[in-house]
Amino acid sequence: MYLMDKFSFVPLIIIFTQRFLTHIMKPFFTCILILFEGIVLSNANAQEFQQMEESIRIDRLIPPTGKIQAVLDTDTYNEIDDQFALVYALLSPEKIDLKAVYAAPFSNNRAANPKEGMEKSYEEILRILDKMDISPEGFAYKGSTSYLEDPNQPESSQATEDLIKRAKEANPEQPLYVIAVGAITNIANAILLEPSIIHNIVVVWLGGNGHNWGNQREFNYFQDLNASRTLFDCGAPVVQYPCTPVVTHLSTTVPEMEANVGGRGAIGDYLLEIFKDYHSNHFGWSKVLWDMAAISYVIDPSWSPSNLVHSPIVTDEFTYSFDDSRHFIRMVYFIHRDPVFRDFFTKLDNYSKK
Ligand SMILES: [Ca+2]
Repeated sequence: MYLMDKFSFVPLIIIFTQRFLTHIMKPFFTCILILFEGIVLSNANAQEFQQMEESIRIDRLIPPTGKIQAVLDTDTYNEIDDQFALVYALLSPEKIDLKAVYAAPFSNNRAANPKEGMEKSYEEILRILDKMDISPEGFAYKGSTSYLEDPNQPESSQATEDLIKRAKEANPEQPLYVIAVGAITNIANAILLEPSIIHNIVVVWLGGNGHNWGNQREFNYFQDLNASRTLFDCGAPVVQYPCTPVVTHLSTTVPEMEANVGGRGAIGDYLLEIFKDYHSNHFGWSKVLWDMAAISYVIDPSWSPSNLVHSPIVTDEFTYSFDDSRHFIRMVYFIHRDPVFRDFFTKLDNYSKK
């Protein structure tokens, strides 16, 4: 009887052990699994971005008032607005000491892949410099041949080498303005290759849509989602020009171009030619010259009212998510198109009379 009572505990022990494993150990192992996955995933996306005091970043994001040093990163041949932006920058030496121009990758109906897009952009930069009698030597550089497929393996190029060199020569009090008007691939590559440059640069990027817009399927943004994410995560001072519904105000027409751009030297005639060639039917037609907006920011920031917002989180679904604990960026929320065009037309006219 004693033995029977003793062994009657065995089933109880088995049941207890099963329940212990089911109800106590299972959550324990689940936690271990989640922790393991977290470590693996975080390592897969691990980029060692440098820290910057928020007060320093906000100070760096105060709109410039004097002359600044800048580089321009442009997917010049993707359509016809980059050409206007490059000319506008070159015609504005009173505010912009333009140190270099980088060819950015793109792919659309004008280029089958990002490498071809970058090469065609480079050729277009040379074409414009030639029409303005400016040497490309030590000034125009080729950029990335592919989009940023793996943030752990950034691509080095002439553009990243020059940007890193110039950023290191700049300093926090006189930062290098990186004006970027294409997919942000070259800039993201440079930041990943040399994270310390965020302390000496301010990135002005025309890309993405408004933060309250329904999607972020905008050309500069969606072509290279990893690069867009790098820009908004890296902590660099960033000024964002959202395309829709902000820069969409910067539109013009063939009659306005014929009156103010045509007949203004070889470069004026070229700009009018590509503007008219962009669309076959000019009746009631207007065209946004997107990229001029980013140039106008460093010429007169009052034309582009802006405020500080938390840097958005780039999702894989081409949307933004928001976290109010994130660092600040400056976001433009409107652009006054008339003073921008008046300034450009005046400069082009004066240039053609020299
Ligand atoms: Ca562009």
